[in-house]
Order: sequence, then structure tokens, then C-alpha cells
Amino acid sequence: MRKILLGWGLMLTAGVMGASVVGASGGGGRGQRRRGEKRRGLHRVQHGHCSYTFILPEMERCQASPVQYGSTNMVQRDKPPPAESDWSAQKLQHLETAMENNTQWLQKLEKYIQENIKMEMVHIQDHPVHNQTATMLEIGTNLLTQTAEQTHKLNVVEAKVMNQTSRIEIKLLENSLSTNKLEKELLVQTSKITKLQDKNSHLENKVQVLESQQRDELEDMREEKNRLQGLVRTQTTAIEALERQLRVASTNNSALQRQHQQLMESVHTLINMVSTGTGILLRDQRFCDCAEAYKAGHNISGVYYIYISNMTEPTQVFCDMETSGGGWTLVQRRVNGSVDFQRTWKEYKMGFGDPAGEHWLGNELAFQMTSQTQYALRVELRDWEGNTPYSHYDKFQLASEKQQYRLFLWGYSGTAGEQSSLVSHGTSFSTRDADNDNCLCKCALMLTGGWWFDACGLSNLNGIYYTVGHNIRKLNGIKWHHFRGPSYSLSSTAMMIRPSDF
Ligand SMILES: *[C@@H]1O[C@H](CO)[C@@H](O)[C@H](O)[C@H]1NC(C)=O
Ligand SMILES: *[C@@H]1O[C@H](CO)[C@@H](O)[C@H](O)[C@H]1NC(C)=O
Ligand SMILES: *[C@@H]1O[C@H](CO)[C@@H](O)[C@H](O)[C@H]1NC(C)=O
Ligand SMILES: *[C@@H]1O[C@H](CO)[C@@H](O)[C@H](O)[C@H]1NC(C)=O
Ligand SMILES: *[C@@H]1O[C@H](CO)[C@@H](O)[C@H](O)[C@H]1NC(C)=O
Ligand SMILES: *[C@@H]1O[C@H](CO)[C@@H](O)[C@H](O)[C@H]1NC(C)=O
Ligand SMILES: *[C@@H]1O[C@H](CO)[C@@H](O)[C@H](O)[C@H]1NC(C)=O
Ligand SMILES: [Ca+2]
Repeated sequence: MRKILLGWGLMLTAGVMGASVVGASGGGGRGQRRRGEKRRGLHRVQHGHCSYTFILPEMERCQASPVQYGSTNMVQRDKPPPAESDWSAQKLQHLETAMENNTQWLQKLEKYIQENIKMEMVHIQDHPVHNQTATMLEIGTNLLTQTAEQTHKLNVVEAKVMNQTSRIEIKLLENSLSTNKLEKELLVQTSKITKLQDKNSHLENKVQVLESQQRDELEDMREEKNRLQGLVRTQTTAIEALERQLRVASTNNSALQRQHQQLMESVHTLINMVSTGTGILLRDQRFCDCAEAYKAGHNISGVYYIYISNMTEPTQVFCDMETSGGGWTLVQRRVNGSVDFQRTWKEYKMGFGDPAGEHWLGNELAFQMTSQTQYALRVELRDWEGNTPYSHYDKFQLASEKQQYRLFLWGYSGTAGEQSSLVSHGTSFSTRDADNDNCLCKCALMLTGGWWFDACGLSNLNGIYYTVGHNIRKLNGIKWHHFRGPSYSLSSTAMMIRPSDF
């Protein structure tokens, strides 16, 4: 038996034995030529007294591929790089087909060898062993060459698969590393989340507390609101009531305004009347007599307010602003008998009648006036025939009440008689209740009125007013002896004074 070692661990054992092929005949031989059988890689050919044993390269390396493929599958289960695994599967399939092809090829070879052997068996006796051996060697060499090529291919494929697998493993490792990292991060995140959850629960508690507080406050506020609404309602009703009152008041006010307007209108008319000489002068102008008023520019006759002497209240007097230059303050006037001149001492003292009509200014006021400065007296007369003479006295003065308002006159002139009808010096004033005359009788009772009666005298301008037709032969009428005699009663008289130096 010879042993020939060929490259790639192929060993050819040739033994000179009986020519028989072991395991190469029958269906069983076919079944033995599966992958498991190939692992052994032994093929023995018995040819006569020679036996040929072919030892094919170890198939474990080739077999490693399916194992590796299995591990690849395991990897694939976790993290498959699909393209690469597909590639591996294709490679493996290719490998399998190649093996199949190989097997077929080997089967063909076997068949060929068997046929060859049968033919050899015919001429076996004729041919020397060398010839057979050479043929067999040739066949074996061919077979070995082909097998070696196949093995080389398988090795290349295996290396590729290994490369692939290692790459996949590296990737797997990387993946697991990143997974670890991710797990760590996850842990950190989880701890953070738990912390946050703790905080959240704390905050929730706080929020709940706040909410409850707010609810309480809201309740309070609602109560307050209700209270305020009630207040607003009551106030609204109050306001409405006030508005009603205001409306009434405003209507009242407008009524008052109308009254005010009317009053203003009447005031204006009064002012106009004053400016035309028939009204009453306003009180804000202080004159001590009509002469002052005249000098202040008032040249229209009428009733004026004057402040006599030290009196604080004004007195209404009639001012004659026309007669003989004006500025006259009337002391007495008779016009139509509308005022009764049968009066007492006190009445003659204080004055009576209407300044705009018949009146007596009053002895006290006349005394006060003539005390402050020297006055002149003018007596204006009118008879029923329309004659209007006058008597003028340059100086006129009254004594005080203590001296019975005694009369003093100087400087007579005028048209009502060549002589004065008044006694010039020191005649006292008498009334029916104050007999100060120079008569044993009571002149005031006989001649009526109040006057400076002497022994009853030549004049009495305060006698009884007799109307026209009844004015003749009346001893107690309005008498001015040197004008119309002792028994003629005049139709109108006026006594007026103004400062002598006017
Ligand atoms: C198998 O053999 C046939 C011919 O015998 C060939 O066409 C085919 O490509 C072979 N397959 C492989 C994978 O080598
Ligand atoms: C081998 O045998 C064949 C015939 O089968 C013959 O033709 C050939 O010459 C032989 N070779 C040698 C070297 O003897
Ligand atoms: C895998 O193959 C590539 C080429 O396809 C090569 O560059 C690489 O070095 C190989 N890796 C290993 C581990 O053999
Ligand atoms: C003002 O209104 C009251 C009622 O509130 C009424 O009695 C009075 O007469 C009114 N006065 C005027 C001037 O309208
Ligand atoms: C009264 O005075 C005014 C000026 O104030 C004057 O125009 C008018 O003539 C005077 N009237 C008399 C009667 O003197
Ligand atoms: C005014 O003056 C007189 C004296 O001239 C005096 O007796 C009298 O009391 C005074 N009256 C007033 C109100 O001052
Ligand atoms: C008398 O005269 C005055 C003023 O002139 C007047 O106001 C009054 O009405 C008259 N009276 C009579 C009864 O005529
Ligand atoms: Ca007497």
C-alpha cells in the first residue's frame, strides 16, 4: 500500500488488494454520500489486489459555515442588519448549490470510475499494475485538484461570512453600548421624573390649599357682593327718590326763576321809573337832603331816600327838583285832602302821610335838618283860581322838642303877600293835645291841625281841607292871610327847605 500526500491535507492511500469498491455500490452508498458522510472524506476503491483510498480535505471548515450561519441567525433575532444577513443567506445558498454540484460531480466521477473499473476488470489480467495505477493517479489528481479549488472557494466564503459576522458582532457591541448609555440616561431621566413627580405632588398640595383658600375667598366675595348688591339696590331706590325730589325741586326752581325774572323785571321798571322822576331812589346813595341829591345829578322831582343828621335809617322825602332851581326837601304838602291833618303832638313830631302825596315830614326831622346847617324856607301856594304865589324866608330854623319846636324866620320875600303871614320869632308849635300858643284859648282846637299859632295868628296850612265851592268863609280851613284873606281855604300848599347857600 502506498500513501501519497497531496496539498491541502489530501492523502491518497493505495493498497494492493483485491479490486473491490467498498460502499460504492447499491442505494446505501448514495445515502452515505451526504454531508455527514463527506465529513470523513474517505473514498476507498478496491481494484483487484489494490485498494485506493481518497482522503478529501477536512470538511469541518466548510461545515463551520452553517454553524456560523446559525449564530448569525441568533444575532439576526436581536438586531438584524437585513441586507447583510440576506447576503449571507445567499452566499450560503450558493455554497450549498456548489456543494450539490460538487456532489453531483463526484457521483459522476464515481460512475465514471466504476465504469472504468468494469472495463479494467475485463482487461485486468492483460494490463500491468502500473498502467492501472497511472490511470487511477491521473483520475485522483484531477479529483484532488477540483476538490482543492472547491475548498479554496469555501474558505473564501467562510472568511467572508466570518468578516460579516464579526462586523455584525461589532455593531451589536456598539448597539449594546449605546443601549447601555440609553439605559443610564433612562435611569437618570426616571430619577428626574420621580423628582419632578414629587415636586408635582407638593405643588398639587399647595395648589389644593390655594384652591380651597380661593374658594373660601370666593364665597366671602360672593357674600360681600350680595351685600353690596343689596346696598346698591337701596341706594338706587334712594337715588330715585332723590331724583324725584330733584325734579320737583327743579320745577320749583324754575318757578322761582320765573318769580326772580318777574322781580328783576319789576326792579328794572322801578329803576326806569326813578330815572323818569316818579320812583324811589335806591338806598345805596347817601344824601342828607334833596339839595345834595340834586347836586349829585338828580334833577327829577320825586320821592328820595335821605339820611338826616346822625340817623342810621334813611327817610323817604319828596324832592322838588324844579321849583326855583330845585333841591327842595318838602316839609309839608296839601293837594286834595286825602290825608287827615287832625293829629296829636306825637304824630306831628314823628310825621305822617305819604311823601308822594299829602304829608307832614315831622317836627323832629325838621329840627334835626335845620340843626346841621342853615336852611331857607319856601312856601308854595295855590288857590282855587289857579294862582300860585310863594313866600320865601332866607333863614328857617326849628328849636328842639323841649322848646316846643319853636320857629325862627329871617329874610322874608315872595309873591304871597307883602308881609309874612307867619310870625317871625319864637312861636311855639301847638297841637290839639299841646297848647303852646299865646292865646287864652286853644288855637289848635279852634283852627284845627298843628301849627305855630300865636294868638291864633295869620296862617294855618294844616287846617281842614275844603274842596272847591266850600272853601269860602272857613276860619278853620287852609289859610294864608296875606294871600287870600282870613277865611279862604286854599287848594294846595307846599312847605319846602333847602340850604341857604344852595
Ligand atoms: C453546477 O453545475 C452546472 C453544470 O453542471 C453549472 O451550470 C452550474 O453553474 C453549477 N453551479 C454552481 C453553483 O457552481
Ligand atoms: C496500458 O494498457 C493499454 C491497453 O489497455 C495499452 O494500450 C498501453 O500501452 C499500456 N501502457 C503501458 C505503459 O503499458
Ligand atoms: C472584511 O472585509 C473587508 C473587505 O470586504 C475588509 O476591508 C476588512 O478588513 C475585513 N474585516 C475583517 C475583520 O477581516
Ligand atoms: C315746591 O314743591 C312743594 C312740594 O314738594 C310744593 O308744596 C310747593 O308749593 C312748591 N313750590 C313752588 C314755588 O312751586
Ligand atoms: C337833568 O339832567 C340831565 C343830565 O343829567 C339833563 O340832560 C337834563 O336837561 C336836566 N333836566 C333839567 C330839567 O335840568
Ligand atoms: C343824634 O344827635 C343828637 C345830637 O345832635 C343826639 O342827641 C342824638 O342822641 C343822636 N342820635 C343818635 C341815634 O345818635
Ligand atoms: C291825592 O293826591 C295824591 C297825589 O297826587 C294821590 O296819590 C291821591 O290818590 C289823591 N287822592 C284823592 C282822594 O284824590
Ligand atoms: Ca293857648
